[in-house]
Amino acid sequence: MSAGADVNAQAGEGLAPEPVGPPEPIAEAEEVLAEAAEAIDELEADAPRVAILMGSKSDLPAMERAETALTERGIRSETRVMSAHREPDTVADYAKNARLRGIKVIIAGAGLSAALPGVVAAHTDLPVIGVPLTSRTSVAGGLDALLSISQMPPGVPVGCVGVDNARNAAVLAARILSI
Ligand code: RP5
Repeated sequence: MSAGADVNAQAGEGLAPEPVGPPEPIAEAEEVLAEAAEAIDELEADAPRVAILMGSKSDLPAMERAETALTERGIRSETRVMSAHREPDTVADYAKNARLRGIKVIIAGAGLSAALPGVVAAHTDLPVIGVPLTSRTSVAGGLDALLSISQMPPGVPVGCVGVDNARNAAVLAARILSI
């Protein structure tokens, strides 16, 4: 090898290309996905899979039947009271975070102008089952809530069971989960 070639070889060593990673936006997206996967892995094994929501404490006697039916089937659930009209931000936050928390199906019961199931469905793409409820001031035996829940606009579906039939909502949730 000539002296010149030797010098060139040595100079070339210093010009070896730096190892390059993925472009910055892809690297960031991968990091976010990795963090999400880690968060899901860390979910406790006994985390609830079905959420049972209702617009008022006065709905609890009717909605407890959903929890009973889920428990009978060995399906873990969590029950929360939150009103679409009285606490709209709480409802939106809950619905937006439900999937990441491991919830698979949301059951939502409400009476009167029963917006809760529809508002939840507006903030998540999880399946939402609405339970129209009767309450002290219902009209037409709960027809007000039945129409409020079932008459959703195209593209934002809410499954709707019969008036006060929270048990059927739980059975349907179990079928969606194939349990
Ligand atoms: C709805 O109004 C609730 O779901 C409940 O069925 C009804 C009456 O609520 P309270 O006045 O008893 O709190 O939002």
